[in-house]
Amino acid sequence: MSHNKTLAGRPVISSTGLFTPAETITNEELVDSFNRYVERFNAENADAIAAGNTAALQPSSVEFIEKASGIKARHVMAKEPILDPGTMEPRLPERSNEELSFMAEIGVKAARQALEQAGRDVADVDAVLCAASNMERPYPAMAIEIQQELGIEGFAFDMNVACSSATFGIQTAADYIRSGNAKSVLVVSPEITSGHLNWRDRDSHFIFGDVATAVLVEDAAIAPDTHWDILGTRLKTVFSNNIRNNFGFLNRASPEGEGKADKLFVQEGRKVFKEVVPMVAEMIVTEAERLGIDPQALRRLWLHQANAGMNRLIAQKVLGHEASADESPTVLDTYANTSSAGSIIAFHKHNRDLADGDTGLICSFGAGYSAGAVFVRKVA
Ligand code: CO8
Repeated sequence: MSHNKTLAGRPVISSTGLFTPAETITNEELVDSFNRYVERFNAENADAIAAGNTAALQPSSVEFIEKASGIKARHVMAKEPILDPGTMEPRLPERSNEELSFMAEIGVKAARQALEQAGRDVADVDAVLCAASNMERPYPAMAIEIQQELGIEGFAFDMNVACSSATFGIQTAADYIRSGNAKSVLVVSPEITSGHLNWRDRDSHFIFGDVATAVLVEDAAIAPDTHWDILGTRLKTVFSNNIRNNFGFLNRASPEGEGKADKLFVQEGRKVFKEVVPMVAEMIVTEAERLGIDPQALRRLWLHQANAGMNRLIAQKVLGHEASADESPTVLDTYANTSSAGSIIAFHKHNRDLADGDTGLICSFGAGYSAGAVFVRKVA
């Protein structure tokens, strides 16, 4: 195939891929492990607790988790050490530089599925973006390792916009297509969130799960017959401390802070809920109007999968009525929050039944704050 790099293109989503780790943790298993940790901690610190020097830890509850979040289970890369009250972290044995990194490994699995679904030869892919919340190392880029493993020429780089990484990646890829700089771009989102989740924190221990997704964004000129036209994209960021992770390369320069809870995911969940719902609903409606799309006529919303209540409210504001499961599908019940991958899992699993001409929205939101909207129309 000859790529004419001078011609501006029309971006479409040609295909998607999904890798789901085999192991799952149910809420019951998670709460049982957490509560054993709490009992052990309170017994070991009984004297300090009685003297008022240490606060007793409170148990978690399955009912709370399901009611507050809608999450029932999550997939993880390493179940046993996470559930061991003496460990409560994943354990992934260190790999040599000659072995594929964990993020690259699962990213490649999702990417291969997307390439296969589109019938795309790697020789025709121009770029790989690894768009995810956390990177396994600063360099070389995870994206370049994925590129190398897949045998893709061209260029690759990592990008991180927390939960909105995938939609920001899709717009970036779409802009390469629009400008004529690329015809085929893989946006890969390997999310090993279990590595940055504080499994000892009652407020958040239930929130996240591991997964990898891939989206193949291409010029309509080379796309398979069945694809999704990208009608428009909109990105938004507003600084907030309400979702934060202070892990970073300068931690060793401040040894007084090493090992503290802020070097893992922390959030003010209530504030996030209250502030992000109106911000996202407003962004969607405004952008739909700008594109000449009636938001109430959107056939399906593939929303970020963080909280079932948030999605209910956002869908209601956008569609003007309570959304059915068909209009706003949920995957967080079995995947939990998979950060940037969530809306892509929803799209991957729930798009085949739509008809030619149906219009929908992929939308993510989260830390930053950040939000990304991708309006798509099916061509079949
Ligand atoms: N079991 C039992 N009770 C609990 C538990 C628990 N596990 N946790 C809290 N409670 C109690 C609290 O103590 C509180 O009790 P009281 O009323 O007596 O003080 C009560 O339950 C209510 O607590 P909350 O107000 O915290 O509960 P909410 O109803 O607000 O629900 C949620 C908490 C589920 C966190 C909810 O606020 C929420 O989902 N908010 C939105 C969060 C969100 O979308 N965040 C997005 C962040 S993700 C992102 O951007 C990606 C970051 C990068 C990923 C990194 C990987 C790790």
